[in-house]
Order: sequence, then structure tokens, then C-alpha cells
Amino acid sequence: MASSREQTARFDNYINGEWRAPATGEYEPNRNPACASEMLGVFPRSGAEDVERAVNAARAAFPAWKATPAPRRAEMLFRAGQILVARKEQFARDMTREMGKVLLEARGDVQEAIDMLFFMAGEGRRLYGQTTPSELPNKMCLTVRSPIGVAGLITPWNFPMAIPSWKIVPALVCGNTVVLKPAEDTPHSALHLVQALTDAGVPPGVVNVVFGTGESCGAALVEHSAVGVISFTGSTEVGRQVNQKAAAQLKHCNVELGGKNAMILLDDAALDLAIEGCLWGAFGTSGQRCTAASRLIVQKGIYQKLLDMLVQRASRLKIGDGLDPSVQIGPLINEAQLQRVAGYVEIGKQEGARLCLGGERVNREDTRDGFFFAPTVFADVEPRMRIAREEIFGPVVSVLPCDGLADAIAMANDVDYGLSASIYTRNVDAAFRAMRDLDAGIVYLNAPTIGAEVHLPFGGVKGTGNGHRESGLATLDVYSEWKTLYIDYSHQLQRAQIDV
Ligand code: UN1
Repeated sequence: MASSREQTARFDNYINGEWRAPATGEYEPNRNPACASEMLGVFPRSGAEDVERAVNAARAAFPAWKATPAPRRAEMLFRAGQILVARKEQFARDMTREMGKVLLEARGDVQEAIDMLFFMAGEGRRLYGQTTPSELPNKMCLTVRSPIGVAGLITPWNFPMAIPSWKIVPALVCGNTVVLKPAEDTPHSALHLVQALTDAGVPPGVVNVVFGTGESCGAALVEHSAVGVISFTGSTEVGRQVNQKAAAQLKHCNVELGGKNAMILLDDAALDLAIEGCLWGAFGTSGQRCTAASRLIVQKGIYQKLLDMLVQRASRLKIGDGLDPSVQIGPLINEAQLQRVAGYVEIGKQEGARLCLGGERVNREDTRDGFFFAPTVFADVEPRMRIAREEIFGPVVSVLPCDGLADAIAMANDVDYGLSASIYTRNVDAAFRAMRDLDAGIVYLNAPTIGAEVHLPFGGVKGTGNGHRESGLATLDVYSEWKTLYIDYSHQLQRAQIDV
């Protein structure tokens, strides 16, 4: 069964509107993480030469795309959104098969790309700048956004369509052309998005896709002198290198990196609601979200009760192939990720945290061929422990006791990251203090640490990023340059600051 698929499903790079075999001649299998012997196809393992071709195509397509009025560009984005609506179910199923997230979440991932396309399609008729008075008579001042050129976009596997859309769509509406290097574990979902854009009329060369690893072609993209803007989502370690390399060439660069997101649960929290939030925040997408709730900071009055409820509920979560609609937890992305998660469980045990649930690979007949890891709860975790400080990216949650609000906020902030944070309380004062004092780019009240919507800025502080934001209008600043225009109709030399 697998062999016939293996022979048929060979994918190539998408450059200048054509399928191009990689110059390296090398391909990598794309496997189903729920059933690793199932091969979904082979995708190129490209190198610098392929990146060169793609960048050249994007560079050649730039002048005409830039000259296309933004509302016309936006109409294509809108059409691409409609195409995704029509193909949502098929693309979601394909995503579950290549990434593992359960179908419900895969549909959400496609939906997020749809949302971004519709949101940015509206932006085509706005892209607002400013108009402002001049300090001199018969003179006016205004600002407009200009595209930068070629955008090099490097995306992770955990949101295989949503995150590429966060980058491609604003890049296009601003008038840039694109070279996308999607994660090697989820090439097909990225391609589906690009296919929708192509079918919607985006011209050849405007969006190009090169498949391969970060080392083999992501680095070449970052270093290419004709790429004017880089956007990367991934680990803090790699993001720092990307940022440094881009900085050396003074490129626009946005990096979205790790998180160690905390949910604070105060004694007055609505417990049933909070438990739902904990389960969704910690174990949704098997914890493979940069916004996953990986620390629960719980006030002592409800600590034991919450822990009991959490362990009981988490133990009942159904683990399996995400295509089964009754399954709640899918597999991890690959063996290396599974080993990483298992390694952190060992670290947690050695550090003296109390393992209350899970901690091991799910070893059933129907899961043995996949990368399934049981929902894992560590209690009595101390802030100094590595499992309370480092990003695990798996279904492992650390529960930490705290005395009250001030203590909880101090603990929440005492990590190198600052993506999202949340607090469950019914006390208005506590809620507002937390919203003010939590060091995070996103703060939720009475909701878990996940649930970002595309029309609001997404990103974090400290080790989570470099100060830029994705999504919302804020992301337009990544993909455009402000141009300031002074128009003098006085017919005389007027000197700013001099002729006062
Ligand atoms: C991520 O956590 O990796 O906030 C992205 C959410 C999604 C995006 C998450 N919309 O739940």
C-alpha cells in the first residue's frame, strides 16, 4: 500500500510558477507522525543553489507586483481565502496526517489562514499612513508604506498553514514578493496555502517555495543579499543566529521564538472553568505550541483540589490518531521531539519534582508506530527547576504552588521568555494588576494562554522575540518601510527649523 504512494507523491520546489526539481537531486520522505511507516510523499532537500533560483524569481517578479495597486493584490488574497474555505476539510485532513494535530485543531489552523487572508484583504484598501500639518505655510506632510522587496520566510511545523499565512499574507499585501522555506516536517500544508494563492491569481514568481532544512537552505535565505526582510518562527537558539545574521546586513527581521507560559490560578478562580483552560492550554496540540501553558502557578488554597481535578481529567484524555474525531491528543511531530520530551521528564524526576501523571511514551498496539506521549503532570515544581524554566514543547505541565498574587506574578516573570500569560481570578483588582505587571506580549484573563486572533498583535518580550509583532496591523511594520513625503507648494525655499 505504502509503495504505490511512495512512487506517485513526489513534490518539487515551486519557483516562478513552475515545479522545479532541486539542484541537489535529493528528496526527504514526509511521514505521518501517528503512523510513521506511512509515507505521505517525498519533498526536496534543497540547497543554496535552489534558494538562489527562488530569490532570483522573487526579485524579478517584484517590480510588477509592487506596481499592482494594493486593492488588486488584496482581491487575490480574498479569493485565496475563499478557495481555502472550499478546501478546508481536505486541507485539514492532510494536515492531521502530516503534522498529527487532531482534526478539530487542524481545521482551526486552516481557519486561521482564512482569517488572515480576509483580514489582510481588507487592509489592501487601507494601508493607512498619516497626514499631518507642516510647521511651514503652503506645505503638507504625509507618510506612505513602501514594500521592501523579497521577503524570506522560515516557518515551523506546529502551525503548518497558519504561521506561513501570518508571514506570506502581510508580505504580499504590502507589495513584497516571497520565498518561503517551510518546516521539513510539514511541507504539504504550506504548499496547500501557496496553491490557493496561485489559484487565486497571484502571478508566477510572487510566491516561491523551497523545501529543505534550516541548515541546507534556511541559512542561505537569511544570508542572501537580495532578501530584504526575514521572518522566522522557531527556537530561541536558532532565532538568535537568524537575528544576528540579518542584523549584519541591516535587514528587516522579525523572530518569533520560545515561550514558558504561565497560567496563574488564584484561590477565587472559577475552578471548573480553570480546569478546562488548563487542559486546553497544556495539552492542546500535545503541548507543541509556543503559547502552550507549561506552568500552572496555583495559590495554596486551591492547590490540592486543582491538582486532583487536573490529574483526573488529564488521565481521561483520549490519545490516538487525530483523524479519529473522538481523539483529543495526537502524536508528537517526530522521534527526536519525543526523545526531547522524555528527556525533560527524566530531568524533572531528578530535580525532585513529583510526577503525578504520564511521563512516558504511549505503548499501545495502535500507537506503537507513532510518536505518542502521555499527558504529563509534575507537581510541587520549584521555580529554579529546569522543567519550570525551559521550553519543552510537549504535553508536560509543571504545577507550582504560590502564596498569592504578588508571589505568582514574580514567579511567572522569572523566566527568560515572555510570550503569553494568563490569570484566573474573579477579583477585579488582581486581574488589572496582573494585566499590568505580567511580562508577556499577550495576557489572557479567565482564559488559557492560547487563543490568539489574527487581527491583534502576536509576539512576546525578552527571549521570545526581537520586539516585532506578527498579525494585526503591527506586522505591517515588518513588511514595509515608511516613506515620509513633504510637499511644498509655496514656490519659495522654506527652511524647516530655520524660518520660524
Ligand atoms: C503557537 O502557539 O505556536 O494562539 C501559535 C493560538 C493560535 C496560534 C498559536 N492562534 O492558539
